[in-house]
Amino acid sequence: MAMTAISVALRGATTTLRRTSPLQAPILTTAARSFSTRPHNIVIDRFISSPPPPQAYVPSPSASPSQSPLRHPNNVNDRNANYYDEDSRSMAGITASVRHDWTKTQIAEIFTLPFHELMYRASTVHRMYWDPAEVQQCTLLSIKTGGCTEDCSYCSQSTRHKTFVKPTPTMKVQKVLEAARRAKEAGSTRFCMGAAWRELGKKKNAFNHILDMVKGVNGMGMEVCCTLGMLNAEQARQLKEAGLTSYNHNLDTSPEHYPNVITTRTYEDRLETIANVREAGISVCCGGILGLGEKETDRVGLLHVLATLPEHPESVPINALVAVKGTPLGDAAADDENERDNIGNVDAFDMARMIATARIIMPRTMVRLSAGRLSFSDSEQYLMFQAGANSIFNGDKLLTTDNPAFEKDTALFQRFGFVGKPAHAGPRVAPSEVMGEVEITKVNGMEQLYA
Ligand code: SAM
Ligand code: DTB
Ligand code: SF4
Repeated sequence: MAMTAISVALRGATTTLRRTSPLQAPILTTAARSFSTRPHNIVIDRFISSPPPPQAYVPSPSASPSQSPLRHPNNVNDRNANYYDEDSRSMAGITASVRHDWTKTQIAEIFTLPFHELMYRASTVHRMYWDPAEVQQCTLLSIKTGGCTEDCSYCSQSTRHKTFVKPTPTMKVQKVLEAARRAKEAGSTRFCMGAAWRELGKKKNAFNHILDMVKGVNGMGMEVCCTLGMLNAEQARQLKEAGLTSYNHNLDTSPEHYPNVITTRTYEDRLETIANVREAGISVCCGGILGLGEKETDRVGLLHVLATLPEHPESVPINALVAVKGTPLGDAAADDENERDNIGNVDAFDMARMIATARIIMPRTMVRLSAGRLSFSDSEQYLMFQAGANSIFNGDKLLTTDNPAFEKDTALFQRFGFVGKPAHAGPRVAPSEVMGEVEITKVNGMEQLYA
């Protein structure tokens, strides 16, 4: 029943079958003609889509009219069950599919396309899977700031760097929930709590409080995300049970460049936490940072790791380095001589190229334009949305560093005609299916069709 495209030739002409709902039989609505809808008159010769999702997201009456009426859930386990027979989607000469067998060469070929061609492909793929006017607003809160023992050379919160950050104890549950409530009132549909820890480890008390925070934010109907460092399988299971939607754990860069940035844990450690998160049924949020002194091959290398995971992360944040004084990378970025080394030297085209490639190779993923927006003008950010980014962090603070003022983003949304994404709404059902329109290529017994 859930055909998106049925092709039928109608004496050389084409017509459209329109369904009021994917669960109802097709109704012919071509104006001023009365067609018989007897099934034997129409030969359906091509099915190219999946059945209607059993748990399709239906927006609330207050939701924007631009939101697609049918959405896949954004949880990978629920959502992939809806796609079992969908091979690919096509639009305007571009075909996209969800693949896990990308080679680095194939990704590099996309990454190095002429910029205008890359942008055309990415925006087209974006429109096949997402409403391009919909950009999710997320809010970050640092629930435990500073004093971290890791040596991530970009981070303001490491004890190894002398920065402006003063270590502070873990926030109280009530304070965190108040912040989440304010974020929701301001239009956020995802709340992400960060802690400056290497790992959750044996912090039993703090963990119990975090479980309460997760329950509380989940109860507000928002997506809840945490980023607390490394997790074991049992901790991931408990977070899932408390209602965690997603866990953020970035790989930051390619496996080859990683040891130049962080030495106190390995790439494999990160992958293990990601596997624990996935195993627990929590959505994965995993991305990277541009401006760590990486080469373009490292950017392709990071995308290759992400796109060849057994399941693509539901969320890929792309950050531009926020150069923090006192951190090795922040200080290097301030040093003119390092400009040629790509340290902090990230322009809007670099960001757009990274985002566009992520969009094309992981079409069902939310690609998040994350840290570093203060370095980019409105028009530069527009380039990044055109490339397929569909989320930002709002509020004037990220974890410890500054972010554009809330009012500035409100004006940005108005200017671009953006609306917020509702919580838990995943990629849209194939656009032709949403429209209820199918193309017909073959009709039998034409003479019986006209009244
Ligand atoms: N401690 C946890 C961890 O590292 O997984 C969670 C918090 S950590 C601050 C979250 C992520 O923020 C990092 O993985 C990194 O990708 C990003 N990040 C941190 N400092 C940054 C900076 N100065 N510029 C851009 N991104 C940054
Ligand atoms: C991510 O990739 N970016 C966010 C979120 N995940 C946790 C964090 C950005 C942090 C920027 C530096 C700071 O504010 O300390
Ligand atoms: Fe610690 Fe996370 Fe900062 Fe690394 S990025 S120093 S693990 S808070």
